[in-house]
Amino acid sequence: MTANTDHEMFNGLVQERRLVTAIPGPKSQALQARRTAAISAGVGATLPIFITKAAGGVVVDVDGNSLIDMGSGIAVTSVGNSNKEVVDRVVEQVNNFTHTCFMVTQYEGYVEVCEALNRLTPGDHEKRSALFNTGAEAVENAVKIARVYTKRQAVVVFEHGYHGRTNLTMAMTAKVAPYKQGFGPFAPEVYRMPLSYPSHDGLSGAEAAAHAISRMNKEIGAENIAAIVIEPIQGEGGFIVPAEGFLPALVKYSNDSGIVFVADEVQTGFCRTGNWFASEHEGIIPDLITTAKGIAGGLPLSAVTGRAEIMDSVHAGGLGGTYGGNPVACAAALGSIAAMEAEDLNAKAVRIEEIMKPRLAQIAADTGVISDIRGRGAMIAVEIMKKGTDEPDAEMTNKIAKACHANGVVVLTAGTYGNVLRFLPPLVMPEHLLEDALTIIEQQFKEATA
Ligand code: PLZ
Repeated sequence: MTANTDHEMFNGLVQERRLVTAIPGPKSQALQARRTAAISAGVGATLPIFITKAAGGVVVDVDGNSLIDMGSGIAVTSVGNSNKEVVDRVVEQVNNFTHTCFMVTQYEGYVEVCEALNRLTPGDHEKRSALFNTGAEAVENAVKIARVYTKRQAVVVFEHGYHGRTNLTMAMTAKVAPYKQGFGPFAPEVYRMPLSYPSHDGLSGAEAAAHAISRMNKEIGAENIAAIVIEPIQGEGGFIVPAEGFLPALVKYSNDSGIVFVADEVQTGFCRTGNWFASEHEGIIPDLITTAKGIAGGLPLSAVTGRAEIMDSVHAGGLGGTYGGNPVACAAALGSIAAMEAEDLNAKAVRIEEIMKPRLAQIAADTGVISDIRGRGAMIAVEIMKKGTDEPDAEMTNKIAKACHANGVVVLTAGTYGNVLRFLPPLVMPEHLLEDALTIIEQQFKEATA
């Protein structure tokens, strides 16, 4: 496999955008009809197409269309879809055994993944990890652990935050529609604080943190707070990068007040932002860190990693679940981590940012509807406003996203106001493919704003 040539193949798939039917094609439309008849209407989908094969930076649908994947299944297939390291290890593991339940009879893969997490996460203090299945489950368990350790109950989260769809994590998630609408009552003792949102609030990191800390002291009381849970860069909230100094001030407040600081790196972790973890950018050392998504190249796996004294404060048997740390998912994680190290995917993420930001800046200059270009590494977004105003334009955002889809580029939207177009390409995406995706995105912006 040679890097970044036009002939590059991943798992037998040419890395190209190729449309042979309209999107969706006839076979996808037929499946869509079966889907509607068989699947709850509550389960959404960004594109009405069905995939049969995916590798590297492309997904191929049932009609033979090859689309450029600028979403990675929401920041999951960072090592590329059907990555060889992942596939080989998964196949080997599936042939050996598929499940024993780690809480019944144990296996080495679980140990190895935890060793890797303890080694790769920020800080050289002694750490422990525990494995689960989904990001939401990791966040829930981080809260459980923090509550046991501190013997306190309150959980602090932030505006625009996203932490999952289970009952506790719905309470922790900011946005009501679609995540929470009608699903209450929600878990108690969850308090939402103002975030640092530099392009909106104009505050320095220190000012925004002082504001949040003053409110925590007045409205909750530091001595009642078990955990502060925050995404170092908010994902679903619209790739909001807090002003420099905001996160370190919250970490200091946590350390000074006996609060467990939890970095939710479910979306930002595993090379996505050009570091193993986004916390590293400002050198913060979280007490606990939650991971999922990119950890296992597409298999469901999540983790809580953190200070040994916190992680070990839980009574034996207090943490677990039938499938947590499933051996096949662990094999996939070990393959993903091996690929990230061997291919230096942090450097690839940085390179993706270098390619994307100038081209997005050109689109902003040409169209006048982009108010902010932000993010880090291969986690980049643009915020879209009505021309000449600071009014979020969700309609335009959706129009551009749909036009990209129709032209063979999978892009995702995000943001509390639905006006953020976000890009999460696989880190292995060949540069010519990324450039092609950007050209399509540029054309759709121009047409939509003409
Ligand atoms: N924490 C920071 O980004 C998942 C949600 C997609 P799960 N984000 C994608 C959707 O609409 O459901 C996420 C996240 C952060 C937690 C989670 C939750 O991870 O694996 O989806 O449970």
